[in-house]
Formats: sequence, structure tokens, C-alpha cells
Amino acid sequence: MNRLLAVSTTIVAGLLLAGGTSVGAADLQPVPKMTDQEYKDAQFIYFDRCSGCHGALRKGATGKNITPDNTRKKTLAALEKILYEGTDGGMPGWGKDGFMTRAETDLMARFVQNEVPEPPEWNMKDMKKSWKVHVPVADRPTSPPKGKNWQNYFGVVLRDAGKVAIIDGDTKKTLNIIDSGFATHILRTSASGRYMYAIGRDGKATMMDMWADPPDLVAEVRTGIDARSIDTSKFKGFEDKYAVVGDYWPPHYVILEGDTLKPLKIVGTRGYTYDTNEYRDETRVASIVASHNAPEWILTLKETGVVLLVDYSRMEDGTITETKINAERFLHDGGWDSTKRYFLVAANARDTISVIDTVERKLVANIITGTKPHPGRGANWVDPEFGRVWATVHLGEGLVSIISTDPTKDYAWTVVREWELGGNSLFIKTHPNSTNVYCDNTINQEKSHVLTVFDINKPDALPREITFKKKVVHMEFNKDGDEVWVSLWDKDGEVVILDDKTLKEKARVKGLYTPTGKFNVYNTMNDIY
Ligand code: DHE
Repeated sequence: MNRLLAVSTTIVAGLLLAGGTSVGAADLQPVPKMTDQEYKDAQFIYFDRCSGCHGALRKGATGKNITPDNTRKKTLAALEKILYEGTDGGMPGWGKDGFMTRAETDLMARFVQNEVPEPPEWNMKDMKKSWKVHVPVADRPTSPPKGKNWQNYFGVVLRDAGKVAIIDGDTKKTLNIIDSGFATHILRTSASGRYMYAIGRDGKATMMDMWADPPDLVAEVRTGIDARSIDTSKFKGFEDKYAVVGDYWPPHYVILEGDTLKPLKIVGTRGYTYDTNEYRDETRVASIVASHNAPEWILTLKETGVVLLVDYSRMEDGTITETKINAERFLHDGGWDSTKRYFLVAANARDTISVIDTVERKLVANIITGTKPHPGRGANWVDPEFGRVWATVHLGEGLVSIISTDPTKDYAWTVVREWELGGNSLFIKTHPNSTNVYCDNTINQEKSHVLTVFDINKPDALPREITFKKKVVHMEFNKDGDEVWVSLWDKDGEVVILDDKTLKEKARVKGLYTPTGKFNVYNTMNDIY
């Protein structure tokens, strides 16, 4: 099966039930037959393509509820058509786009009319069994590699290879390609930057030592069945001490020893929606950020719309303290404002950005922006008229929403400016040393190959556009903030490095298998974006 672009399309998966022929509610279609092997194959495809948006239990989040009581209201032919061709509402055409054969769309149509399989739990015993320390702490270097500007290394996710490429930002040479989890998702660093952590969609966390020459894998552990986020303890006195993984399934987070990934504590997240108090047995952990102001992580619970402040200062005796803040549904990705006091997170089903004050420990605002905000971690800059701002792009429309983050202003926590982007986008990025704001258009059929560049100092001017030969996704700056790195997402993928001032190409790293997210050590340890 063609895996290319698999997950970009799952981002907009949804609306499976839109369009097509319906039957009366009382008149449910019979459950179609499947062999054991077909059911097993369909489970794998569902995990790879569908569960990120529709959920393991199919109860919906970014995508619709597709439990059999809903799917059996449609004929098999109608479901198969939607799976093959997609819908205008954002459901990808899996068949049309070359990711599923006719036989596979037929298989998946039957699968979603069958009962939902209960995914297995994953407990401490399972985690301990999967835990491996490849290089014991005592055998690791005690100082950084001589003559290497290691804080300017980049980790590049090679999504479909399940690997991470470590590239030297000075020489542009690939130093190592390191195994990580299935369909590796994101990378984060420890507070010191020495360790880089990866999380795979199979819940496997891996850690790489940037002081090793070349950087290499030092430990791994499987924290669950399905995961998307990982971060580390960054508060003074706790640097490099802990890591935390947020799992989609089982719905829990896991606290790990920072230098070995030894699993220390599992905390379940199943609970009640913040507004209607309905129980959600699939309460997935979406984004995580590490506070610099307190010994805390900020975790977002997708289905319940709750933001958790998790205090890890008493982890020595196994105690954690949670503060639960009502925000909005369904929480997804987000990042800090430039002061790192306020956390802004997308509640994409409600077209909202929720703002959390991590000092006063409360919700500051729910701001309506546009259709399905998707900031990544967002971008911070100083607007010539409005001062400090943070911005998001959107999955559902080509729009950049710019929000004032200066609490001293009357217009704080409102959208002060909007830019037309043209394409539905995934990520936005700038750097304190840059006057450019870069946006991809990855999930727009016409503009997916285009990188759009706005000028902070000319906010009313039309943006510049740079067109590539392949789909563009995710941008990251180098340590000095004078180069921007862009992924061309393809089996024969590349990272293109542009000079931030001239927008001219400086270099290209070729031969990368499906490169997606990129993380500069210095910018990631300091949360610069
Ligand atoms: Fe992501 C961030 C979830 C698909 C690349 N993505 C996030 C975060 C979440 C999330 C919860 C925030 C993590 C954090 O900050 O702690 N992503 C999901 C999904 O559920 C989804 C929609 C569907 C799926 O099945 O996984 C999904 N994501 C994708 C992709 O298809 C992308 C484009 C390519 C890939 O490699 O997987 C992708 N997501 C990313 C990246 C970030 C991210 C690069 C981090 C951005 C940053 O700058 O921090």
C-alpha cells in the first residue's frame, strides 16, 4: 500500500458519513461478513489511516463518529464511495489519491459496519518488558563532542521509515539515521538539549544522545499502543530528570526517567467532558509543553476539553498533583506565547484557541479564529501596530489568525489581524531574529507545493510564494535564526535550506525517506518559535 502522505491526509479525515445514500435509522444495514484475516488487515489500516481523527473506539474527534450504529445507516456502496473518492468536507479520497486499492476501500467499508474491536490495555509490566537501555549512563560521554556546534543539530522525522535523521546544521551533513517508533511523529529535547526524544505512533519512545559522536540511540520503551506527544522536565533543578509521554491509547500519560526512559508512573486520563459531563473512555493526551516557571507539564486532554497542569516536584515519592482547567473541545496542538507564561492550544472542533495562564492557573480566553485551527506550536513576533502576537494557521481554510498576547492591551487575547493564505495549512513558523513568517499549504490540493512568506513589517502587503516540486511541510529555523529548513514530503524526500533574508536556497539535504517535522536542538530546548 502506498504510505506516502498517509498521515497528512488522516489529519483531515472526517465526514465519513457526509454524502452518499442513506437508509432509515430503524432500517440499519446488516453487518457485512469478514474473514478473520480481513478483520486483522482492516484493523491495521484503521490504526494507520483513520484512528488519529476518528479515535480507536470510532467515537470521533477531528473526524466524525463512525460507530456501526451510524455507519450501518448507509449502504456499503455509499461508504465505499466516500472512502474511495473523499468528500468536500475534508475526508480524503483514499482510493482516488492512491493510498488504498478498490479492494481496501471495500474492506474498510465493511470494517466500519462491523463491531469496534476493543484495543488492549498496556500496563507497567508491558512497559518494563519493552524497556531497553542501549548505552548505560556510565558509558556515555561526559562532555559535548569537541569542535561540534551540537546545539545546532537538527532531528528530522523520517515518518514512514520510523527513523530520525540527525543533521549537523553547520555542515548540513547527515550524522546518523536512528531507529525510532512506527510512523514516528514528533521530537523534543531535554532542558540541556543533550538528549533528543522521539515518539512513534505505536507509543514507542526513544532517546538519542547528542553528545555521542555521532549522535545515537541510548534507550527505548513502549508506553502504549498509540501515542503522539512527548516532553521533558525543564524547570530549574529538574533539568533532564524526567520525560513524559502522552498516549492516545490507552488513554494515559507515562512519566519516565529522563536519562534511561525507565517507566516510573502511569496516570490514566479517562474522564468527563468539561461541559456536558459525559464520560469518555477514550480521553486522548494531545499536546504537552513543559513549564519553565514551575515544575509542571501542561497536558491537553482531547475529548474532554480539559487542560491538566501536572506538578512533578514530588515524583521522588511517586506523587504528582494535577490541576484541571476547563478549556474547550477537542484539544489538539499548541505552544507558548513569547513570555512562556501563556499556553495557546487549538480546540479544533470548536474553531477555537484556548489560552491558559500557567501562573494564575486559569483559562484566560477561548478565542474563535477560523475553521479548525492547527498551529503546531504557533509563531510569536512583535507586530508593528499591535505589539506581541502569536498566530495560528487552519486545517479547514487558508487563514492566518494573529492574536494579541500582551495582557496590558485592551485588545489582548483577541484576533487583531488576519492574513489570507490561500491554502489549508498545517504549520506556521518564525524566529525572534527573523522578520518573515512562513506557512505551509500542505493539505490544499492546489497549493501543497507552495511555501508562503509574510513580512512582519509589511503586514498589509501580499505574501511572497516559493514553489517547490514536491509537497511542502513544516518549517524550522537554525540556532542563529538566519536559515529556515523546509521538508519536501516524499519517498525521495529532501530538506531545503533557505537563507531567511534573501529567501534564496542555500543547501539541500537529499535522499531522506518521507521527511516531515524538524527540530533544532537549541530552539527546541528553549521553546523558540
Ligand atoms: Fe501531528 C504535532 C496529533 C498527523 C506532524 N500532532 C502534533 C500534536 C498532536 C498531533 C497532538 C501536538 C504534540 C505536542 O506538541 O506535544 N498529528 C496528530 C494527529 O492526531 C494526526 C492529526 C493524525 C494521525 O493519525 O496521527 C496527526 N502530524 C500528523 C501528520 O500527518 C504530520 C503532518 C506528519 C507526520 O510526520 O506525522 C504530523 N504533528 C506533526 C508535527 C508536529 C505535530 C511535525 C509538531 C509541530 C511542532 O513544530 O512542534
